[in-house]
Amino acid sequence: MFGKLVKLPRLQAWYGDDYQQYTYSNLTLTALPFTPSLLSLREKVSDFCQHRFNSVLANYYRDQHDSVGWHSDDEPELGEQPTIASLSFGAQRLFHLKHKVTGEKYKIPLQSGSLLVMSGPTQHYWQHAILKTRREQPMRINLTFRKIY
Ligand SMILES: O=C(O)CCC(=O)C(=O)O
Ligand SMILES: [Mn+2]
Repeated sequence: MFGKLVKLPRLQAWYGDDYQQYTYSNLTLTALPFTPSLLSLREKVSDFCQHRFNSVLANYYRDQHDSVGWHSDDEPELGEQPTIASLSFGAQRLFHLKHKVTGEKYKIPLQSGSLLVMSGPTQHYWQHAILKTRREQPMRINLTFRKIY
């Protein structure tokens, strides 16, 4: 960030078919191969969404201090109007949404086992974030299935 190395406030891993590269928040990640469990989850999520995903970004939030800041998943390699399927496990955290023009805001509690699907112009008009909380939280894993072109 601004030419300085700053630790991400969460742990992250990137999995994909082939050795795809993905640039996210100025970080270039090279894909690890899908594990059998991730392949099985991908199949279920793909069937549900009727969409083919070729990669997954895994985020591990160790506790309430871990977070992801306001952003849109609008990198060029995701293409126009990407469908992103977000599967959560562990602690329930709030998914914050904010409209880029009107400032309209929503908070969606993401329970363990929930699937949130973002599609169409969502990334164009909205930003999202998982913010730090004061309330103690155990760990949470989030998997976002994506299609990289
Ligand atoms: O953890 C979440 O629910 C969201 C993660 C996210 O927005 C991302 O990895 O791009
Ligand atoms: Mn995101």
